[in-house]
Amino acid sequence: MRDPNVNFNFLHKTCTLVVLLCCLHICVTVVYYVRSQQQNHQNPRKLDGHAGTSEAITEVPKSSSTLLTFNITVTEKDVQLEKCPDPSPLLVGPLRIEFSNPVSLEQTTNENPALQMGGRFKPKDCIALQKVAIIIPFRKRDEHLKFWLYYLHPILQRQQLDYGVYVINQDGEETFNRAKLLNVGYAEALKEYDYECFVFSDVDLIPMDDRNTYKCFNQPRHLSVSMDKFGFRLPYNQYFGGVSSMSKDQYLKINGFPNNYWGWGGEDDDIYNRLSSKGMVISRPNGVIGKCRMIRHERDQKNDPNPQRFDRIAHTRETMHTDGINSLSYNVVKVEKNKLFTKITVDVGKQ
Ligand code: UDH
Ligand code: NGS
Repeated sequence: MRDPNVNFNFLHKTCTLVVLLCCLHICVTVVYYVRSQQQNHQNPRKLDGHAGTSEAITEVPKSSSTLLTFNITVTEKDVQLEKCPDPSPLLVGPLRIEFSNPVSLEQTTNENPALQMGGRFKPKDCIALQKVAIIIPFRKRDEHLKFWLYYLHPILQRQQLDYGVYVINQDGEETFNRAKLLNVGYAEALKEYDYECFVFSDVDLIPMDDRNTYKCFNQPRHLSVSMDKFGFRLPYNQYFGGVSSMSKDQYLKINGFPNNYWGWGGEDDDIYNRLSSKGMVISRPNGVIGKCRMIRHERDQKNDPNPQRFDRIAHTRETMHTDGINSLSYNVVKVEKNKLFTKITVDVGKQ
């Protein structure tokens, strides 16, 4: 017969061992659970199922400063635009231009929502090839300006230019001075933005084809080459009036434009003489792309033909170094900005 105390002892030891093993199991489980919780807390994306491969997960930055770098990289990538293609893929070619129905500034503003204050625009999906200031000599031609803005803003936007429109308004009732106003436009536009190209446009000339890009070329450009009023041809080979463009370098090489042509005529011929004296040649679009319409009008007051013009253009080569952007003086009377243009009213003095 077995001793019952021996049986009890054996049972007691077995139970203690089982309890200890259970405790050990619980401890090991708790340790593993706590460690896995700590890992999840440090790297939550490891379990979120969106991170993709484990390599992707290891690239996720852990400190807050590297997280910031990550955000900046994404933003930079977003703004790193490519240059706009040349020519712009948005061009449509020939346009119907007519002046029988009046247009309002309000209508043009509503139809061009991408314009910024001052008549500024730049494409949002690519970097424009050129920064262009468009300079319009002006006095009392408000109806013409409305047509110009109505037609030109959509064209210039399709041309994907980074541009601004500057209307240089001659203050007072003295004789008109187109070329001096153009010099003022050059100087004032540059105070505002780092323009590299300048388009000088009469207010009454509208291109009939948007492939006639209002930008600069290797040589000074004459853009209004095929005007309806001249039967869609040049009136003479050296004609440089209406609409032209010049890079900053080209403009500075000729010391800008003359300041002393008061009244109608000759200042454009003087500019031509300046360019040719510096060995530059005129670049032009062909006669189809260069077609444009002029808004018909009567002769302006205080802009009678200048009787001195023939004498002046005979001496361009002698006068151009002392009369130009280096001798320009004027007073700004007022600067007004709206969505369609910047209007700078200037006192350019008198003859
Ligand atoms: N300009 C004004 N106001 C004026 C004079 C000129 O805004 O009082 C500007 C305007 O941008 C114009 C440009 O200067 O387009 C050139 O003016 P212009 O008189 O030299 O040339 P335009 O072709 O007229 O406008 C030429 C005379 C037309 C006489 C027509 C007679 N039927
Ligand atoms: C020339 C003028 C230019 C003028 C061009 C066209 O005779 O200034 O006619 O004029 N030159 C001289 O007078 C020396 S237009 O028909 O557009 O009025 O731009």
